Amino acid sequence: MRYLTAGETHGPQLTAIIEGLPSNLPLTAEPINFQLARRQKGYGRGRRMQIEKDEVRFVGGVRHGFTTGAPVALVVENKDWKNWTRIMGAEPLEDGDEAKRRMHRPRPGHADLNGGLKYNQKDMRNILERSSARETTVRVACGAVARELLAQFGIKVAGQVLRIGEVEATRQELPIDELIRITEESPVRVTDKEAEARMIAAIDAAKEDGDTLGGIVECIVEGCPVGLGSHVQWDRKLDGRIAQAVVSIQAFKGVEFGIGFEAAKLRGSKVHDEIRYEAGRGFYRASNRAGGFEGGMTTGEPIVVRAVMKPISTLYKALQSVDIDTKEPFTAQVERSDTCAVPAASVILENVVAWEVAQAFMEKFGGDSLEEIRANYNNYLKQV
Ligand code: EPS
Repeated sequence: MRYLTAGETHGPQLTAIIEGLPSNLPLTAEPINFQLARRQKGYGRGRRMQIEKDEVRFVGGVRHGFTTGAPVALVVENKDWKNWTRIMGAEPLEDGDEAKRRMHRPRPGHADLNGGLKYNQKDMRNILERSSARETTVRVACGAVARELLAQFGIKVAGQVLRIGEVEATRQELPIDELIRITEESPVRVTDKEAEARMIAAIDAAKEDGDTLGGIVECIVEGCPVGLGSHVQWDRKLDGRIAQAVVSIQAFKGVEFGIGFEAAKLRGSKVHDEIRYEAGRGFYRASNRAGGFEGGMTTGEPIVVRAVMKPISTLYKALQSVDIDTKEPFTAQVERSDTCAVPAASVILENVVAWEVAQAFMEKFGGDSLEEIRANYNNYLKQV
């Protein structure tokens, strides 16, 4: 199973094509729109989110509420397009007409300069429009489709924010449904009310200063069978694939599983999870410091992935840059942006991880229809 996305942040729409979904999977816009709405929320977002109301439209592969096995094509319109049609239109410019809103003072931390040099663009808008995190809209839509497949097999996904700037939330071990319920009610997607208030104050303070804030987000996937991914080849290790997918999210800089980087400080006896067996339950681990993976394969314990998002690089109080026309020092161009998108990033993380798990699930259980996958899955459960 794979997907590709296309589209610019101020273009007419974002598009994705998903290849390899089985037939007979119940699929409607509702659960996808639910994930899209979650991604739009969160304290610290800028004005753009007041313009958009992201909704998916299936334009291939879905009929009467079920997938057909054909590629699923989906689009999400940019409502802001009506303000950008002349600037972002596909038609050639009239003679003597100049492209408006040309970007020529690259923002440090963005793709602007590297992309402009690499693609030989004098207008770095051609880079920023595509590198924008707006693209995560359709990545979330693809992840939301993947979640529908996972839900058929009782696999649940949750996310939470653990840090915004200097404010750290206390991490609580909660049943996954409770984690989902509590974070959903928080404007910064935390379970720790006291940290929530301090995070909101930190975002307000950064906004006041024309600055931005990053943070740490976590995703938990519960209900995976043992053995998704494989130890036999580097590119089949599911933790490795998740790491790649996570660091590919705009502004994400690092990833860890389970106790993660803490493992460097501890002795092996405090890192590895002892193996137990119980009739009826089968094999399980006494703890889950590994975060659900050993040998690139799921252990059957929850997957626990944490990731770090850097502060957004568009600063209202801009950093020093160089004008690419004159080569003179200049402050970077200011584009509209968010002060903090960490709560939204936790939703993106959930959906990106869900996609990788669903892809590994499809590789393991194969099948062209949901019924065929279910038979393979049930057979495998008997084996393990
Ligand atoms: C973004 C800049 C802002 C954000 C955008 C990501 O867009 P605009 O320049 O239109 O205000 O709002 O995020 C989204 C549009 C979104 O859907 O998350 C950027 O430069 O990455």
